[in-house]
Amino acid sequence: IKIDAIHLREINMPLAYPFETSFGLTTGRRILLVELESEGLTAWGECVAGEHPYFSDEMIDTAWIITETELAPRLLDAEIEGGGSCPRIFKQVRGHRMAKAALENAVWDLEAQREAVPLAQLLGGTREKIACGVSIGIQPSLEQLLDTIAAELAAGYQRIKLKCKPGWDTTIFEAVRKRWPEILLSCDANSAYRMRDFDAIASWDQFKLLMIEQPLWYDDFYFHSMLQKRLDTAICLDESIRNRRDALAAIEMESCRIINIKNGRVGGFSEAIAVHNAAAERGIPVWCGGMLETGIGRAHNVALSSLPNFTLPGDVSASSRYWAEDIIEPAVIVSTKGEIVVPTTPGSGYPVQRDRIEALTVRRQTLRP
Ligand code: OSB
Ligand code: MG
Repeated sequence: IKIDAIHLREINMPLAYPFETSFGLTTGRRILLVELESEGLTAWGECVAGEHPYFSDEMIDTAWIITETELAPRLLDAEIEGGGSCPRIFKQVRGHRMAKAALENAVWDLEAQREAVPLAQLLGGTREKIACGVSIGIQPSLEQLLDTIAAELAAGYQRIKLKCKPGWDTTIFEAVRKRWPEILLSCDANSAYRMRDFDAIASWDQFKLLMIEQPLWYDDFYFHSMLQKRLDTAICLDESIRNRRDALAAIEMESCRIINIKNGRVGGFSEAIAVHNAAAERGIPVWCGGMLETGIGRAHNVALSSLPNFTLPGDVSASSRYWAEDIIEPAVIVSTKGEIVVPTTPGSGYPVQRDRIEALTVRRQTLRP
């Protein structure tokens, strides 16, 4: 495959609803998009790095400079057979996985178009529909949280995940469980807790949570394994899992019983598939995480979620939960059963709206061989 040009651009998009986690509040996104031009075809990738290095050590500006100075030149210079070639091409660059994933996923998208197969099929997907949950941010009040949950359940979502932190945890879980004793309910702390909180976290077993996501440090395995020994509830790791080896270490140490896969966090579809397969072989269920993506990243998450070991509802939800108007058309929609139908047309199946992207662009750059 020959790449004729790589276009980088930053788009700015206000979120339809502000999103608060234990690490901060997001009201709008600054997003790096990459566009590949290749022999008459166009393919897109979205970098999920945030506006600040608060979720991980990457942010949009580091991703931009690494893409511009290191990754794009390597890709323009390389022998590319498909998306699977990218880990080799980017190997010399350490870290910067979200930057790598944006380019790698665009190459997979391109490969799917060239082969005229659905991206999901190219990745090894087997599901016709994927199960959807929602991640609900920290709210101004318990009342607003309960109203939001009621609306998401009415819309059909199959699992409710509550963002939590010290002070926004036990009492809200209690209130939610009192009103909805049976729903699939989980929480995500984004590393907000420490060892002094182990007793409090152990007390959450009474709420029968499906999982507790990333309660401790973002780079930890050992203390999560200590905590997991004290819990009936499964721990799910998100931030800690950077690659297949991390997944193996976490499973071996029993740091978690469930893994969240985000293709940006692990460096692209190749490594996401490797994590998926390693977990599947060891009986560890996975689900697809989200990073407040536009339709480009969201379409890629839909395709990834179609792999067989994505057995739990993911954080891949409708475009309308994030954007007044998405940059793909049609937007990602979720049925009243809480499912997204995996597209069966070639490529990602969600056509990109170039005019809309142009209007949102605040910065751009083109690289050629
Ligand atoms: O930890 O899963 C997370 C959003 C931004 C950064 C980290 C996370 C999240 C979410 C939202 O939980 C998932 C989504 O709805 O896209
Ligand atoms: Mg998470």
